[in-house]
Amino acid sequence: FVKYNWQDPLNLESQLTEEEVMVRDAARDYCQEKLQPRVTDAYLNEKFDKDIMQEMGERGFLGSTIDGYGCAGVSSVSYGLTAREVEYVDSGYRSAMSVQSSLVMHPIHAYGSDAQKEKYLPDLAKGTKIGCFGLTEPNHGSDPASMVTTAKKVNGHYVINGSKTWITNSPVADVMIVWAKNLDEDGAIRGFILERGMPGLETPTIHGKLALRASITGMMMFDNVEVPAENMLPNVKGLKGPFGCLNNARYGIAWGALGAAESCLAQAREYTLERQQFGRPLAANQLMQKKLADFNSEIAIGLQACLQVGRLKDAKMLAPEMISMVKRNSTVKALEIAREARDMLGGNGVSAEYNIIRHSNNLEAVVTYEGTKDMHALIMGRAITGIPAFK
Ligand code: TGC
Ligand code: FAD
Repeated sequence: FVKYNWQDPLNLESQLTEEEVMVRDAARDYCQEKLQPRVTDAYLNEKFDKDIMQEMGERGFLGSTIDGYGCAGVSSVSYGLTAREVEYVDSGYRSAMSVQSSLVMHPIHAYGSDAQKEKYLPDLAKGTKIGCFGLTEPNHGSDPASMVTTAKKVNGHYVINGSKTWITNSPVADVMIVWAKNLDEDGAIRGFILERGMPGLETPTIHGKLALRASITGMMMFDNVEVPAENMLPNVKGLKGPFGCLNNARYGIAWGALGAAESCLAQAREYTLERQQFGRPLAANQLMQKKLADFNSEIAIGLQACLQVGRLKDAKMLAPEMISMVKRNSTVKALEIAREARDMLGGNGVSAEYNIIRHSNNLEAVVTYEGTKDMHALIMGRAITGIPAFK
């Protein structure tokens, strides 16, 4: 037998390639050295530091699965491992990375023209330009098919009208992927690339979030915004465009949320080993040990599922419902772990100093965005029964 390693109970390490271990280690070093020291201040003061995007760009984290255009061209598992390291520090930082990589660079790469790829991808890969993705609207969140934002061609331009809300990075974004119904194609959903400075475009910040405070979120308002015709993404039509992007982002979140849970486990373990009550460490109590065993099991089993989905994704053997399964499982389990770990620290558990309550609050948003836990259950339910319960 080998000795049980609580930090890697099922020996995930042995299932990674040399390149994946290298990517993971580089991500861990950056996250622990550069992100961890600034996160509490960023969270408490609701500050998003744009420099982080360039730092991530320099290290190849942005659009990392894309080949060319200055991107690293690594496996989906490497992308997931990076998300896990970033979210070990904070879900808000992973949010910024996911949006840039999966929701902005991916659609340009997968659905864009050669000219769009050349124009936008290199700066997005470097992090010198920041992107955002506008799908959700004030009255249409879980049901994006009902969106009311429209595009219509007038004098060789598309004119966009409508609004989007809860958009990660919108107040600081230079490049914006906006999904709208094209009135010239019977309302088919199309993606458009907007740029800051276009007249009629506003991106106000949403203040007062009590989750993901190190990530900036805003609205997008379009009042007759004129977009050059060549800014429409030519190679996709319909909801499969945005959903194709969401597949990638949801997959990254599945890894990332377990990173946040691992941070909560490590903190709860350390605290309960040190903290004495009734003359012995809290960790000596059976109740505490059971909780730690539950956390360790859920995280290890959840990571195995993420790894398998990543391998299937790269082998082109993926069903989107697999991603719903792991996005839902990881975020729900991570939130349960964070809440329970918070309790194990007693009063200190509510202090920012111990990180856990920050993770717990963040995970309340992570379990909701990119499809709520119940919408993912319904996506799976449709595949199991053949009946779409949400229609
Ligand atoms: P439905 O009829 O199911 O599908 C319409 C078309 O899309 C295709 N499709 C997919 N294609 C690729 N990947 C997938 N996962 C796909 N799912 C569906 C489908 O084949 C069909 O294609 P076609 O050719 O036949 O037209 O559409 P529906 O309207 O019935 O969908 C229902 C439902 C519940 C599945 C969907 O609306 C849904 O997923 N809702 C959740 C909304 C959501 O996730 N929003 C996310 C917004 S972005 C965000 O939150 C970013 S947070 C970023 C951060 O900070 O990290
Ligand atoms: P609703 O759709 O109104 O849902 C409310 C509740 O009803 C949920 O519990 C839901 O599960 C449930 N529900 C809905 N329909 C059904 C049904 N048929 N059956 C049973 N239950 C149902 N969006 C973007 O486009 N881009 C972004 O970058 C982005 N970033 C975000 C960042 C943050 C911090 C947050 C909080 C959200 C972000 N979102 C973004 C939006 C996010 O994707 C939506 O909030 C999410 O999809 C849910 O939509 P909603 O908030 O309108 O909730």
